[in-house]
Amino acid sequence: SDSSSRYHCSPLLLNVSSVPFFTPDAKKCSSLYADFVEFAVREVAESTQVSPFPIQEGLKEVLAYDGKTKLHSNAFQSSKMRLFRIANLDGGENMQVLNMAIFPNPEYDLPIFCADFFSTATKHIIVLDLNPLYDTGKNKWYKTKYYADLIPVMNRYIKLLPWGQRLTAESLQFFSPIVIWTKLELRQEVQENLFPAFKEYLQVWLKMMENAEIASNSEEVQRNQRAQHRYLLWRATKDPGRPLLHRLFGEAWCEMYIKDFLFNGATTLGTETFLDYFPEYRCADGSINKERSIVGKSYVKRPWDEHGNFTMAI
Ligand code: BLA
Repeated sequence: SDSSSRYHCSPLLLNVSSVPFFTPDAKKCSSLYADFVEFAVREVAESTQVSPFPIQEGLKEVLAYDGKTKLHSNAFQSSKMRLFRIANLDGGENMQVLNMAIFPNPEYDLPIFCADFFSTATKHIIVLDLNPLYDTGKNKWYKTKYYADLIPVMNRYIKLLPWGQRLTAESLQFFSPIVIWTKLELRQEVQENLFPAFKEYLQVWLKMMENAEIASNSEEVQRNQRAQHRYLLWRATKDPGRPLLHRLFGEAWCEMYIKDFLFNGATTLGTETFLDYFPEYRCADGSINKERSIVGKSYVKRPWDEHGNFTMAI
């Protein structure tokens, strides 16, 4: 496509008031995930002193090239939260996306709250987790510290939110034993089964945050920061939403949005590159393998048992 016209239309460069279909009253159209966003913002604000995370005013609501899909973005911070950010894509009946994450301040080894919901009219691809900062298979102390008490909570929800079949095998190192990975067919299931799980997982995370103790030395802070940087580079480089965001908003704008907003910190929390952390993705010419996965898709069943023990060989 013609790059000059792409830049001309680049949403970031537009003054909000010049976007033709900008509607300041976003509440009027109730998206599938509007209640989730409202709950989360209220719940977080009630549990800690938040302030806005500085983002350009023009980023808060952006209209896609199709003239109807809207991307709502918002972000906050607090003493223990480096970044609480919400991206909500409203494409009407055919597409709804909620991508919410809370990244702790690196002075805390807290998990990363992760809600990643992609919905079309007929299917809902759901990841809900408190993503571990440290792989729980290799770091038993971390698993015990944050997840041991939550196994019964997970067991309650996975009855109605069963394992969503095969997934990119590499993702598993970023998932916890309490991850909810599911595919649903009905909006009703999203509202009745997923929404309560979302609420409880957020509340559990906020409780963890209240109780979190600050790292006792700078090595610990550096270690937490490096773990978060590695996570951010994984997601910023391999996000399954990238092709869709490219189509809707153009490549240049999408790359900015992924790097500076969705996975803010990917270029600032460390100097390592994606290939430093994930050398198996290096191509012969030194570039990053474009495939999302080297291993392929696997895990047809939940790889943890009802006690949260990993039961499958990698
Ligand atoms: C699919 N999203 C998926 C899948 C996972 C995730 C596991 C299933 C496909 C797969 O196995 O990879 C989510 N993967 C994650 C998360 C982590 C991870 C949260 O590794 C954390 C470490 N997704 C988005 C956004 C959009 C989006 C913003 O985050 C859209 C704008 C869409 N996700 C999306 C789509 C699919 C998907 C379209 C299905 C396409 C596919 O399977 O590649």
